Amino acid sequence: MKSYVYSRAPINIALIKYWGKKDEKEVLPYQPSISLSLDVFETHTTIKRIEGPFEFTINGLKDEDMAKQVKHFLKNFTHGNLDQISVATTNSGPTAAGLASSASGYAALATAANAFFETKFTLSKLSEITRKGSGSAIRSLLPNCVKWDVDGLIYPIEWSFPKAKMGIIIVSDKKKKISSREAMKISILTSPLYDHWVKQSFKDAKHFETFNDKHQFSELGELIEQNALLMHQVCETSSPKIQFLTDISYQIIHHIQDKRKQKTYEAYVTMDAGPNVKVLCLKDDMQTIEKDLKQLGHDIIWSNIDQKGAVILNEV
Ligand code: 2P0
Repeated sequence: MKSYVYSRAPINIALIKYWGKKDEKEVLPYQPSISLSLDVFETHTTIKRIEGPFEFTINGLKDEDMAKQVKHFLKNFTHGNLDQISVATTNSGPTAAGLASSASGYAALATAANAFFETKFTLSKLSEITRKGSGSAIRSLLPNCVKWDVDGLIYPIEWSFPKAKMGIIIVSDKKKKISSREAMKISILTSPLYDHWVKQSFKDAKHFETFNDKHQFSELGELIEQNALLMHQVCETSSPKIQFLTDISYQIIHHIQDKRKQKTYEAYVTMDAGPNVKVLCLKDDMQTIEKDLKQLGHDIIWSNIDQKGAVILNEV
């Protein structure tokens, strides 16, 4: 066992979404998903030996519920007592607001634990453990563009748009009302669109790879926007209705679609389990988009595609 390990992991935003588990226990998804790791928000996690009982802090504060989850997760790395260990994690973005903080969180924790307990798990074993913390966290283990396939494993995709940028428009940074885990269970059981969604996801993942290989940005943009909107239709046709997008989210979405039709700029939207809207565009359009959204009353936070993935920054 080491005495100190410090790791980091990026958030990731799915362009082809994961929404449903065909195996709850193993966290195997019903559909392939594809994401971009982003370097704008990240999680930094320290595990170290201390005198005294197990300690966990997030952004400097104790959180008993999360402490229990973290302790449970660490059992994947050690059968030993977890006393005299402290885990401190900091998110540089809002926690649990649909901005993938649990993804970067579990990827950073799994990476740190693998080094701290000297388990030396391979990427596929580490993936298996990480996705049990949070499904989407598996994609934050790798940089750049990542496919999480229905076999439960991750595969790097060579992203072919070096000029692509993602922007995040924060509609609200409040904690979400329902967890994704609960929400997707409800969708599987009640949405009349669920079967269609699964079939469409397979087609979308295939088309994504084709458009990426052929450098067809506009086709890829339309595809990812439709994929996100269908996921939200699945949520909104669930019973009880799962409403992540607010009127403001829809106002932003429609505005960006209109500007695209008018050829003012070319941006495509994607939204996750929260009201925030993310845009995919090319560098040349950034300034115009930013100015336009400012007039609408919204700021945009730009991100590059992450090139590091989940890594150890320091260890003793
Ligand atoms: C995704 N989301 O592909 C989709 C799109 C939200 C919308 O993965 O139950 O926190 O831990 O596997 O990964 C969020 O769900 O859920 C998510 P669990 P997770 O990014």
